[in-house]
Amino acid sequence: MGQPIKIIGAPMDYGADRRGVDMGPSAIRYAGLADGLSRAGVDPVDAGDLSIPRAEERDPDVEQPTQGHAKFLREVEDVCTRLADRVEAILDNGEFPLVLGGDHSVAIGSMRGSSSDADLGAIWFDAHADLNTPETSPSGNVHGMPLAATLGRGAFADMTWAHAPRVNEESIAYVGLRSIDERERDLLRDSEMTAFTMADIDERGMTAVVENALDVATTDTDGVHVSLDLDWLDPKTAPGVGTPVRGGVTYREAHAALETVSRRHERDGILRSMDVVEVNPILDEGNETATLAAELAASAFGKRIL
Ligand code: EXY
Ligand code: MN
Ligand code: MN
Ligand code: MN
Repeated sequence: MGQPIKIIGAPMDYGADRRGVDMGPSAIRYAGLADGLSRAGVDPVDAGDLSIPRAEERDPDVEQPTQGHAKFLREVEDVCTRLADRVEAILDNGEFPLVLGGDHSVAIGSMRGSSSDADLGAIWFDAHADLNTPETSPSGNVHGMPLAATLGRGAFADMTWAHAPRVNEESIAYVGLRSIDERERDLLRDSEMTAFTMADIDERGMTAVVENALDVATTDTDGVHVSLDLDWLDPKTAPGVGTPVRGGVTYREAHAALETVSRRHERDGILRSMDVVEVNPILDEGNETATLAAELAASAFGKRIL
């Protein structure tokens, strides 16, 4: 057994339009996350969930940034600040933080905590670019903004709880992108981030694409954050997500991707933190999306067929 894996649940749905992702951590645990990790040969320790008030008790629109719109921003700030502290403390203790979302805005806290003592690269397994700012967002949903927040774009520039100065856009790689808003596309084109779309996976195969993404995320960094949004997969394979986009990665491609990450980690010790987000049990069929989330985490930590 190597470094212990500390599981921390962030059952929040403030950043998403649909209720239900707050049940993600329970569903992923119920699907056998800890057993799967143990069978992969690592040592999981469950640290429980952050305590998060229900969205119904809150007003989505108080204290908005001066420009644009970001719903429940004050609540997201509270959760992400506490999550960042927990992630940093877990790392300081020599353990590996595995964060269970929750909607994708939890990644703001994971990355801020993981980069507090390190230059951090990131791999973004997602259908979406998550690069909207409050000014460009068509929905006002913060789960479409975590990368803009981490990079301190737009209204996030002055938000020290969100902006993680030790995450540089040159060290971020998307894998599996297929849904980008118009203004988000301009932001992405004008950035130094690397974007591998579904078309790149079709042409080159998943393993080659992920190897390349790992090269990007490990160049001039101290470690890599893996952010796994379950809507990265095709909705036929992962129906339990709030923002499905057809034409996603297959079951086998997903495992190949996380196995590629795991092989590089075994060789070079590159992984620093991970989050698994956007599982919505209300929309799921027989907990299969949560089960897949648990399986993919096990693949990332070394589960092999033989
Ligand atoms: N781009 C859209 C928006 O900003 O509203 C949709 C974002 C969905 C984000 C999902 C979780 O990755
Ligand atoms: Mn520290
Ligand atoms: Mn996302
Ligand atoms: Mn997504």
